[in-house]
Amino acid sequence: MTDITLYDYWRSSASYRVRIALNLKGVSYRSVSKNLLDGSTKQADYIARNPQGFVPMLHIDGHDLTQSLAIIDYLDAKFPEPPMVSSDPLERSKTLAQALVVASDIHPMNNLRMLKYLKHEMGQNQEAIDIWYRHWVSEGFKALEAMAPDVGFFGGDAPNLADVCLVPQIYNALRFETDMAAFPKLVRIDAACNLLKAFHDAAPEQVKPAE
Ligand SMILES: N[C@@H](CCC(=O)N[C@@H](CS)C(=O)NCC(=O)O)C(=O)O
Repeated sequence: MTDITLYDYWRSSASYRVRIALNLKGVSYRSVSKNLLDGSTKQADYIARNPQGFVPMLHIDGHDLTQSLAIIDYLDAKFPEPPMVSSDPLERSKTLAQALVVASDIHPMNNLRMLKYLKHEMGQNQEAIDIWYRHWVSEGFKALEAMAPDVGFFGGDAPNLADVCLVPQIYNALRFETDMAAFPKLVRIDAACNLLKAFHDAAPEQVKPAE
């Protein structure tokens, strides 16, 4: 059996994307938890393998893969069913655009290192940080809502890469008490995804290590 290990953190939304993709494809893997709060991703042995010191990292086929979308792209090439991105060039471009609204434009503004920087280096209080968080997530969701289908998943009858990126970002947004009333299609898609075992089993509360 292939030795596949996911280095992740239960609350990391980028890791959550990879867990969903692995589950959708029915790929079994071992999980190694890297606690983002205790600096374990910044230790020399981990940095030697993953110079950014982030999660997720997937060890597969003897290699350490980083960046959640690049990892999912590898999984899609190696385990084609179900596809995360269509082979049709136009559909592929649309799906990548939707996924990148989350992965390139929303998440980088709101991840832990950004929020920690605002607090410690920029001297912002929690109220200001929450306003920052909700502003950027709402901006992104406004655009994504306009791109979302009226029925079904972003992927149509089955979830695709855009759905895989959406669900962790909504989980995160709800943690920061973002008002989702203006995004009914995104809320509907999130609810439909979470009914699926692959999404349910990847959720932070399902994978949280015992204290
Ligand atoms: N673009 C990267 C983002 C990875 C990322 O930001 N991971 C966060 C957790 S969601 C992390 O490891 N943060 C640790 C840190 O900022 O030091 C991806 O998609 O994999």
